[in-house]
Formats: sequence, C-alpha cells, structure tokens
Amino acid sequence: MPRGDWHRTLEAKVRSGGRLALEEGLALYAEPDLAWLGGLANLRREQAFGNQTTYVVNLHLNYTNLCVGSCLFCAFARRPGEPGAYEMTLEEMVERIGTLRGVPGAEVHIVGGLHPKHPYRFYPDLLEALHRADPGVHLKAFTAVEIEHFAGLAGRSVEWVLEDLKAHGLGSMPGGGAEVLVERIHRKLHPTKIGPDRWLEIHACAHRLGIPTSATMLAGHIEMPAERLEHMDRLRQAQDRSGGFLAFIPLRFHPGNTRLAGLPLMSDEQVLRDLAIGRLMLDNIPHVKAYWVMSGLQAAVRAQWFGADDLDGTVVEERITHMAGCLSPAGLAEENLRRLILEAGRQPVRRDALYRPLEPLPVEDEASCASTS
Ligand code: V47
Repeated sequence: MPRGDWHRTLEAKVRSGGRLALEEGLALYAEPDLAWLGGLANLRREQAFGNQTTYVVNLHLNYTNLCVGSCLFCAFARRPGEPGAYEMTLEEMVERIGTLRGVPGAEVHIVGGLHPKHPYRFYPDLLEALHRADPGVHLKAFTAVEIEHFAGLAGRSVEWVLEDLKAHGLGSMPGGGAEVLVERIHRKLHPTKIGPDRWLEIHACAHRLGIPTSATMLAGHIEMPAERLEHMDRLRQAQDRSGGFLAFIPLRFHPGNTRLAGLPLMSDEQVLRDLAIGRLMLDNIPHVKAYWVMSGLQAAVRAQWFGADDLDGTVVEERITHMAGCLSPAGLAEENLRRLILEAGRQPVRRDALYRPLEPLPVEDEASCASTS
C-alpha cells in the first residue's frame, strides 16, 4: 500500500479507537516520519487526557544495592564488601519518608537489590515502619523479581507474600524487572532472575489481589524491534485478562559501568518512538509515563507530544541509573517538574499514586510547591 494510504488507514483506525495489529506496530518502528508517528500517538493521548500532563510527588528509595543477582545490564548491584555497596537502615528510610509529610498524593517508590542476608520478615516490617511513620504516603514497593525472592525466603507462595505485604501497607507495585518480555533476552541478559512468564504471573496475581502495578520495558541494548513488539503484545494480552496495569513506562538503557558498556546510548528519537508505539499498541493501559531520569529532560519535554501523559516524578535520589553513568539530576523540585510540563505547552496536574488528579491544589500548597532538590 502506498505510504500516504497506509498513513490514512492508521489515522482512521486510531481515531475510531481500533486496535493496531502487531505488523502495524512493527512497521511503525521503520516509519521514517517520526513527527507523523508522534502526531498519531498524540491523537490517542489527547482523546483521553486533552492538554494535561500529570506528575507525582514521590521519593525513590533504593534501599540497598546488595544483590545476589547478576544481570548484564546492571551497574547498581554489589556483593557485600565490594566498593560502592550500601544499605540504608530502617531509621534512615523513616527519616527520608518524613520529607513527604503532609504532601497530598505523595508516593514512595521502594526498590532494592536481592539482599543476601535479610530474612523475609525484614520486608513486611519495613512497610509497616514506613506506613506507621506516615500513613498518608502511598507505598509503591518491590518489583516482581523481589517478590519472587521474598517467596523463596518465606517458603510460601507469591500469593501469600503479596497478601501479607498488602496487610502491612503495600499500596501498589512498580513495573521494574520486566526488561524485555522475550525468552531470548531473559537467557542472554538475566538468566538467574525470573523470566517473562513468571513476571507476568506475579503481576496477574497482584491484580487478582487488588494491587495495581505498572509495566516497564528496558530498551536500547540487544533487543530487536520485533522483540519490543512481542513485549507490548504480551502486556496487552495480560491487561485484557486482568486490567491491573496502570501505566506503561519505556526505560532507556544506560550502558555505563555495566557488562554491556560498549553499547551506545539510545538516541532521543528512539526514546520517543518507543513512547509513541507504546501508546498506540497498548490501547488498554491507561497511562504512558516518561521517566525523565532515564529519558533525559529534553526528551521528557518532547515525550508529551509523543504519547506520554505523565512524568515520573520529583524522585529526589535515584541510584540505579546514576550508577550506570546517567547525567540527569538525581531529583527535581516540584516547581521544576511543572516547568518541564509548561515548557511542552501542556497543563501540569499533580496526581496521586493511583493517577487520580489532585488539582486544583489548595492555595497554601501551591505556594510552597514541595521543594525536593
Ligand atoms: O527494573 C537497570 C532498569 C528498572 C539499568 O513502575 C536500568 O512506575 C537503565 O522499574 N539503565 C528500575 N535502566 C526502574 C523502574 C521504574 C522507574 C520509574 C517508574 C517505574 C514505575 C519503574 O531500571 C529495573 C531495570 O529494568 N535498569 N539497570 C541501566 N543500566
């Protein structure tokens, strides 16, 4: 079909809310007109969210980098005693969460390595201590990879672990650890960690228990466009069954200090392409989030015209990507995050951890826009 006709067919499909076929998604990876692709994704984005871009006031708490895993793409993990190894104490974590006190809709995003020594009880105790310190803060914690590790420690099922963590304050789960949901990538990059089927099973289990989650895709290493599409297809099918994914977040791989350090950093254009195709293929996942830490600030501004309706977040002190040579700031003050949205010509709207808009903000809160960096 001539390109003009193909463009018009896809535009009509998107306008009428039709579902894109996998071959159409694959062809979009080869589409030379990136601006047209952005416009197509923007159609879908604006149908649902108009001119608003939401963001969350949050704190990423990477509580330890001690890890028994050995993923090729990771610059964060350390063995005990290795230079750069660290772990936060419970008191330090409680102190950090104190910075969010009284901030409406605030979220703490807790992810760490697979610690070699902590017993299972450490994790519900951690959630309970944080919840007790500030019951108003939403606890978004532990990737499916960590949950599988905890189940091994407890000698219980994943379902038991998730129920127990929920009873101790778990509000939702982040989408990390998915990497690319393709067996070839699992075998090559993270064979000692759970693979695609198990990652999806754990998220399905969380959804059955009423724990919403998000889904990431780590792109820019050894994966092929067809594998990115396979990843999106598996997520789309899983979401048709459970409906529990709140957001899709494509992540830009940072090769520094990893065993893939020879690879180049993916271009901004590729970042935007993943966001746009994610928005178009994942018609059943409501939000597409640009994670400015990994995308970079400039791409995060442009992302808002390539399908992204949300920016994560104030963050405060991200470590996983910074240990891999990432040059973005570690966190952003809320006013600077809002500026990234205004710079894109969008309207900033603070949301809570479940993506519910909170604006208009109370006057005194707007005036003091949480200063986190
Ligand atoms: O799971 C690891 C990835 C993820 C590197 O759910 C790397 O809302 C780039 O999952 N370069 C953690 N990425 C971050 C994450 C996340 C971030 C923001 C929001 C949400 C959400 C989730 O980072 C890991 C892994 O896939 N990662 N190493 C690296 N060198």
